[in-house]
Amino acid sequence: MEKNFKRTLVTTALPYANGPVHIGHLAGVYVPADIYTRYLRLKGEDVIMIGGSDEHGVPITIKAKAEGVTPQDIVDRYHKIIKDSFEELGISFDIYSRTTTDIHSQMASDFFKKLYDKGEFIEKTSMQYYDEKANQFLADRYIVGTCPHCGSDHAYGDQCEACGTSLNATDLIDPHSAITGNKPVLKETKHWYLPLDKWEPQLRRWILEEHKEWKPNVYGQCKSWLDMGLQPRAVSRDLDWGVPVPVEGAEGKVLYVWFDAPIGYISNTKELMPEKWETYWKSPDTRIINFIGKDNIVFHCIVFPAMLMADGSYQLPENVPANEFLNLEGDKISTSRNWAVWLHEYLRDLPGKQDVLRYVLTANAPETKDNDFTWKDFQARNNNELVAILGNFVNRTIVLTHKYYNGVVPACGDLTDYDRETLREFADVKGNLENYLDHFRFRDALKEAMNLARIGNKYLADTEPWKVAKSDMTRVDTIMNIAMQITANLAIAFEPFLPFMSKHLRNLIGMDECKWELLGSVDIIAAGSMVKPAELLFEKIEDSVIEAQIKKLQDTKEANKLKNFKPQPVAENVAFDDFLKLDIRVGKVLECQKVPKADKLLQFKIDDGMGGRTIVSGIAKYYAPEDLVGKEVCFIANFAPRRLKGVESQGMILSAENADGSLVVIGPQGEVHPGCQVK
Ligand code: B3M
Ligand code: ZN
Repeated sequence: MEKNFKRTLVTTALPYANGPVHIGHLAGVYVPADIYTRYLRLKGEDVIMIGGSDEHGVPITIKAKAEGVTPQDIVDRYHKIIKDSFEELGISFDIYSRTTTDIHSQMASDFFKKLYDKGEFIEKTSMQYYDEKANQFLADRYIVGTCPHCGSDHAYGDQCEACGTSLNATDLIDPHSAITGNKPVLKETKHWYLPLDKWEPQLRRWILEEHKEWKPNVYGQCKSWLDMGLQPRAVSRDLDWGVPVPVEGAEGKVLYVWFDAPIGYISNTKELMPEKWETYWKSPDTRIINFIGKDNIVFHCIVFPAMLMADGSYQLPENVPANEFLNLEGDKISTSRNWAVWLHEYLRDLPGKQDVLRYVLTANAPETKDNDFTWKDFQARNNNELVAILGNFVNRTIVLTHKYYNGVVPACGDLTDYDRETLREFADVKGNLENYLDHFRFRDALKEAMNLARIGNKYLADTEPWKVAKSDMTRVDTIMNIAMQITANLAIAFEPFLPFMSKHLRNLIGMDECKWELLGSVDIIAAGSMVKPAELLFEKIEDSVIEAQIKKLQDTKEANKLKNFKPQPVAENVAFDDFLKLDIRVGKVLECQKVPKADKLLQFKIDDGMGGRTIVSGIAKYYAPEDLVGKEVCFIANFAPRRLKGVESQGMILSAENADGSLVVIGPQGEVHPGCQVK
């Protein structure tokens, strides 16, 4: 049953202010939320979009400690970077605030207090690790030890990053505090728990029965959580960064970050509209939509709704259209490995290309499954779609209007059957777009908008006004009028997706009004109005730009390899006599060439002081043939000869394997006569 909503509240997951945002965040949350909000605004609906930084939680305190600054310094730094970069990308928040404001602390504190007074929490004591030197309880991330599964000695109290297993702090072998290095002791501590099990029947009904229309990935995840059975969940922590737990005897305890963060949606709404915020949160005719990534589903569909149910005065979200993950060049995006395209860097490296990123992330959005971002695809979509289809059609239309009419839009005359057919096709676009946008199918919606540009291109190609102009200018009037109306329609259809292009285009064709209801009409631009000279809406992206970005990622990969370097364990002891069995000599490289049909092999002619020999070595990836000619190398002289790709190799050149896996040839430090032994 379609409900009748009077207003829409769009929330977007609050990014942690311990780093900048990357394309994964954008594709998963902010670009789709912005498209949706802009669409409703164009329709003239009452809609607000809420965002903000999530500034609490343990990772922020760890980062602060590592840098020797305060957590507030960290969040001030990243909040600014995040907020500015969102704004530059055209993410049109009505408010982008943060969770360290007084309004937020008050709201989160009051929220807790109300539930506490209503008796909605369970108080429980448990044993947790305590650092007696630092005088504090240790959050899971502050406890490091040996993983009981893989033996890595750098596992955290909640997870081993080496093998991915999730852990309890008490599972760790030889745990120690990340703050002081001390061995922590177990100590009793009291916390407040929200009994999710109490709300399970209501959650089941609300999601599994009343919201069967949710995206399958979201519905499925909720169902499996509910089927496993819900447990009480702690909503406080022993930490000195966060909103203090507002009850007596709770000194040194703060609200768990996942308790206060979603309340940030509410407090940010209150900051935006001190008088009206409650209408947006508590009135049943408000449609609340939470845009999030898939790792946040349980918090938004189970935990936060249970909090709202426990309060009793709030509306639950109408939909939670969570996306899957976006990968980058085939690998999972990772902040710690710096494997990401960071928004603020993108904006700096590719200035003025906000819409290109918005386009690519939408065309490739991980709506139903994980997807991959590649720079080659980015380039192809820009050059073959934005430039060749959309930009090309608009450009041709404006150029021809100037060529034949000095920029004055001609009047539409009699329509041919073909004109009518084109207009019919184009009349469907509005309905299709709405259907997709209303159901959070932004990829399909974008395709539909692009289809409008294809219709325009085909219309010009088929009607050929440049040929007709030689004989029948009245016919050209009609063709160019229709082309101009299609152009105006593009400015509307693309506004939610490509707001910068839309604004530019409206300016060029003198279109003051951009309303959704005009979409599909053929008299948006009046005959006789002036159009400015053509300017390109998009420009081709050259290979060099893409190569520079790919190189940047390759450099990251290399740097990561070096960072993760661990020397091989030393091999078993051997007897000196065994060492002497190897006859290692110094030789001088006389000639070097590639071995045909073998991309790894180089063939050397070595002066070994005994008449010379040939050695084949697998180092072609690391040396050009001429690099080593004239150099002295060490080689094993008493290996039995063997054939490699048809060449007989009489020994083996010694190399060191570097941290990144590359090979470096070994030679003497001073001049040594060829044939001398290495001992
Ligand atoms: N900060 C998690 C995240 O950035 C968290 C979202 C909060 S939304 C209330 O993935
Ligand atoms: Zn492990």
